Amino acid sequence: MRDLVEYATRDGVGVITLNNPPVNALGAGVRQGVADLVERARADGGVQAIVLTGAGRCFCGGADIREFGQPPIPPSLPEVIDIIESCPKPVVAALHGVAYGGGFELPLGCHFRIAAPSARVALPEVTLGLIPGAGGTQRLPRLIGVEAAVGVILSGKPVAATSALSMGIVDEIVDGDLVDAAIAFALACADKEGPPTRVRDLEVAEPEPGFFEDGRKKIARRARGLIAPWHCIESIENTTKLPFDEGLKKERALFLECRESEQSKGQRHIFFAEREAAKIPDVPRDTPALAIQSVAVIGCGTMGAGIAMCVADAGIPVRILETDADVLEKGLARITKSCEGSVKRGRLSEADKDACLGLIQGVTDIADIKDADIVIEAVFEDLDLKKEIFAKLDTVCRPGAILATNTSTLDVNEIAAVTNRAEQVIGTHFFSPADIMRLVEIVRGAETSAQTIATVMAMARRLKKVGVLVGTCDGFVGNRMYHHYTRQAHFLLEEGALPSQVDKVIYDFGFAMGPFAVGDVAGLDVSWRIRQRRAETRPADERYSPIADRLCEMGRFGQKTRAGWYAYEDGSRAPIADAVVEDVILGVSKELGFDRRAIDNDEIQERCLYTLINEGAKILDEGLALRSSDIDVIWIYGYGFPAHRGGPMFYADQVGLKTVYEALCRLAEVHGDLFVPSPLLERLALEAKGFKDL
Ligand code: 3H9
Repeated sequence: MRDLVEYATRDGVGVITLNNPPVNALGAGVRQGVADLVERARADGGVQAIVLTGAGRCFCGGADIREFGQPPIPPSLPEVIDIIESCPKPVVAALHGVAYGGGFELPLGCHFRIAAPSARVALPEVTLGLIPGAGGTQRLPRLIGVEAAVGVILSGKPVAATSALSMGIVDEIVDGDLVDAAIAFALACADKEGPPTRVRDLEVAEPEPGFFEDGRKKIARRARGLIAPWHCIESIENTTKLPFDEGLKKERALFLECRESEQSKGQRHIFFAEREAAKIPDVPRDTPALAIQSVAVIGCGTMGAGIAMCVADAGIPVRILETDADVLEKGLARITKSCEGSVKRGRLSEADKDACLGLIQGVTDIADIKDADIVIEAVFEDLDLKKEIFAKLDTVCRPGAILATNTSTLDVNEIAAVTNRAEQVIGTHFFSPADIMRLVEIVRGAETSAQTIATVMAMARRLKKVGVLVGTCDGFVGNRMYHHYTRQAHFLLEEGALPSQVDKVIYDFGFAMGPFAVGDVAGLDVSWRIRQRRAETRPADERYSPIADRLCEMGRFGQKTRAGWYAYEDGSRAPIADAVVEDVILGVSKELGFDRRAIDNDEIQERCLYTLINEGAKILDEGLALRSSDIDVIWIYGYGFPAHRGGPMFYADQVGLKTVYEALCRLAEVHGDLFVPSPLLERLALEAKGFKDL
């Protein structure tokens, strides 16, 4: 069996190498291996110093997250780090690639740290609903000061080698062979008098008065409802109040509390779900993807411009086709303005902005995009228009080029059918604003080839997006579910609620905004057009709320007209409840014969979320999503479902499918068919299973 940790002696230095691919996670075997080998090197009279390094692509990705929730196996990571720190021989960590979480706490327990230029350190525990639990909150403030440590721990963001050097996290950056350099460094340390300095013994400098109070105010603003950031700051503050060992004990208790919380379970679920989404059973990892060296985007509206920006940002040349020269000019000007805004906000450097804009070229003749490796059409959501464009593209574009449609609802098969290359036609549903939102639903048509899917999934990764493969149906996965969720919200208005009440319930659940506030941001005319298109096929006996249509007929399209579900003052995005809207709602209730009643918040939450979950179950049953966790990823990255709830399907499992099922049955008795549980949900509930068991 391969050793998870390897050992060799060179020039009187014990070299301990983590060797647990892919990321040297610190599972039980690795922890035991490190502890044993440090003891062995300590006891060996021929060894003067120790080097700790990682094999493969990185030093270490941290604790093995898959072990959380399992019975603990000793030694714990804090115990291993204690063995390292108390070793009388100098221990030098040699870092390359990532050193994250426990994989950074381990070097913090070493006496010295040297790094390759590629190294990045981080304590990303907070993004998993955790706090660093192996001394990170106690050692980092001692090493770099409380203020800097709060920045690193609460952001969870990586610190590059050069910054790590200037912050005092690493002692040296070395070019050339890292282990050779670490051995030379360790021998020089061994020559020094006295025991090596331990980070635990460093003094903590008091921060500015009010520092922690300000930090807590920021958490209240930015991390609403989350436990981990509060525990992080409490634990860091303990460094200014408690001796090291006591602070460490408290840190452990806070870490365990987080680890067992539903919030961390949800966030850990999303970590794995995001990676799982990349795995497609009939498109194996070794499916050869086509090289994408040039992209064309059709349409320079909001979506087209956003997509072009993220393509260019990934370093790929992109041509935007817009047949009307004026529209093109305006679109390109918007792109320039948006990039300049990113520079102002510190998101983009001046040089990166220039590089990005340099890769974008506007064209007005379709012949100018004939050589593109992939064309992403992003015109108005109109099937006939899209078909016309695809028929033209098929004749103009080189054979083998992929033709993608950025649609949020339309049938990819119908679009593919007008071409002679249906296997190279695919849907790419970007979310608005496309340069910011991380989700892309990748829509597979009946004939889309494995190679086309592999290519577009790889392109999404290159654009730093999370691509999730879905099947073709009206609205695909996300919008189909969203439709059911908002429809329920509208019915609640007819029966007695007001937009502000519904929005508050959803906001309190953890979404950034409720459905009505979202509608006002997105523009009510967009969904109005979709409803008009669907009107012909809508069954006559289906319940339909006319409130949104009435608002649109009054020209209330949301924030852009300063009036929608709410009113908006000039220059402000703060929604204000509007008596005009209330009149419309009350009028519709009367027309439809509803006797308005007080609706409690639990009913609002149940009706909005359980219909969403029920539709998700139907989608799974129809095979339109590969797995329930893909639906969770779609909702977290595309619709702002609170990450600490793990997505709608994970949330349903946490609540218990039996509870969801019984509530739906109860609602179906009162409100009819809309709530009838899907056969899949019913089966799982009756078998006492969850979506996770599928
Ligand atoms: C912690 O350390 C707690 C301590 O404070 C206290 C302890 C007492 N565990 O992302 P990739 C898997 S909490 C288990 O595609 P990349 C991953 O699932 C931890 N598995 O590669 C995937 O598996 P598969 C703090 C892990 O190169 C494979 O490795 N650490 C772990 O794009 C490749 O991953 C973090 O939060 C793990 N820790 O990125 C870091 N990490 O192939 C979490 C990865 O079966 N990890 N896997 O799908 C990352 O940020 C990225 O994975 C990393 C590599 C940057 C390391």
